[in-house]
Amino acid sequence: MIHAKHSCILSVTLLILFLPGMNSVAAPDAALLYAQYCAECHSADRLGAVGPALLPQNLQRLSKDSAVSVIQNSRPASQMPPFRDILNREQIESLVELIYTPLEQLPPWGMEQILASRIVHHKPGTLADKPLFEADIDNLFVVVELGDHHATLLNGDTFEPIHRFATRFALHGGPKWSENGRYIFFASRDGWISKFDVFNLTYVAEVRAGINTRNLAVSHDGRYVMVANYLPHTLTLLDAKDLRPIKVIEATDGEGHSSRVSAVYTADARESFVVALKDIPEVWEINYADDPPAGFANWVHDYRKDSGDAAANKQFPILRIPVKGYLDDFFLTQEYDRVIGSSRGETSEQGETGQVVDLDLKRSVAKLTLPGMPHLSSAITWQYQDRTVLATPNIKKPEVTIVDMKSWQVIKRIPTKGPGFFMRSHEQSRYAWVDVFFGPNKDLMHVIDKQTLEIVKTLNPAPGKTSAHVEFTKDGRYALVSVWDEDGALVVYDAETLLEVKRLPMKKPSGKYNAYNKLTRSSGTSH
Ligand code: DHE
Repeated sequence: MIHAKHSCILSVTLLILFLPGMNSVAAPDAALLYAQYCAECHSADRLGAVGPALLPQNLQRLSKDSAVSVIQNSRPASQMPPFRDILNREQIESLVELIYTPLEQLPPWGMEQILASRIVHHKPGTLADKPLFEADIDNLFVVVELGDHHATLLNGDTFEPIHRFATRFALHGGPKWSENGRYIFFASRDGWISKFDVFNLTYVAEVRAGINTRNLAVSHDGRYVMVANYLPHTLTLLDAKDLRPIKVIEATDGEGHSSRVSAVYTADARESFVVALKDIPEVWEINYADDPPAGFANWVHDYRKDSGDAAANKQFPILRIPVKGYLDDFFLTQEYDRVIGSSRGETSEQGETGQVVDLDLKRSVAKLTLPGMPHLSSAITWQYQDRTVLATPNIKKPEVTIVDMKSWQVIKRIPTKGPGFFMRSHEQSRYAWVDVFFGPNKDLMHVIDKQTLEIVKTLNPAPGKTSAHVEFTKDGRYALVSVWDEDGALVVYDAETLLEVKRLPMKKPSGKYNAYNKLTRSSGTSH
């Protein structure tokens, strides 16, 4: 909502009260109210401007009652004023109805709009190639603070913050490190992609790649960024140098059906992006090599080539792999040869919501019995006895599920104190950590012994406050936990003794991401 000047608000209020047909008994005209009070910051088309987009797809995680409260009272660290003295309850409710109503027609968000949104803060090659600060770049963390839409760059040796900076509204998914820790790429739910120069502690470029975005992936060679969108049904390929859009790839099956894109990841060794689709039963592999392997030739997808620059002439061929059902969430194996995916809406009687898709065989090769809602994008793997196991938390069931990655059988269900969101470990640690994100025990954090598959300790970093999302230091000696609260904290634990060593106050810290663990694709963390 807006930051209109008070005099303006008063006159607009009077105008509304005395408009024909607008008195205390007439139903409020939400469109008019929106135009007067909200459009300035959220844009007339509701796609967002300085304020976030106000479309049902972008508001999915906010209940209507909470939306009423946000308009009445504003929210912490927001520039939006409270409207409780300006608009009455009925007017506010009419606005809420309006913003939860889908647009009759979604405005186009293609190459033209994406190009026009791009902001270049610093051209490539204009900033220093040495860090402005002293620290082991490999052991840096970036911590996302959702409470006031900031991020903190943290020294992973001293646990001292190096720099705190504003981010776009509502970041989601893991920010991605690239070029040995020089850059970080962020994605916001409203589609903003931001490139941050760690050495110079500044953003270098930003672009709005979609209207409602899931996540982004950066190619292992640091050349390309691929963005997965729910709105519109597209993938946006960007030049990682300066975030110039190269291609907008429509997520269609060629037979008139289009799809939201569930997520995209990089498969380093294949020089590919791997993509899951939410409304078309296919997994896509999009190759970014200069000489794509022969197998891709027959699969070139008919996407638009409309940026007109040299990179657009390069082929980014797409292999379309049919799968059983729609994949909402997935995990890529360390070898990048298999996708472990799950379909949230489709629980068979046997609870087979998961499947294994072989990227070389180009087909689904196994089913997985994963009831509830496994959170596979947060799954991890490790060596257990003579095999590799995959462990996934579950957003709907109080368990961690351990799967043998050869037979694809569930070998253990570890009961937890509630459903969890994130799971983490490190090659050097004997423990795996999982949060209890949901329910009355949301303040607990379980520590699992990776060889006995038993919970050996349950921590309570801040009683009554959600504790979530762990990430290890480069050497695996320390584990950092979020106290996920407006008045929250980052708690550093000794990963061996499981004792607290430091606590830093933070504003609803969500994820934290260690440069080395991410860049080396540690099996204990998400990629
Ligand atoms: Fe996430 C990562 C999907 C809700 C916080 N989340 C991801 C990824 C996917 C995903 C596919 C991996 C992307 C990546 O890292 O590149 N998330 C979903 C959903 O489908 C779901 C359940 C519903 C939705 O609203 O989209 C969902 N996620 C949430 C939240 O409600 C969370 C807790 C708060 C928020 O920020 O919205 C949340 N998701 C996160 C975080 C990551 C993430 C912090 C990065 C995890 C990591 O360590 O890599």
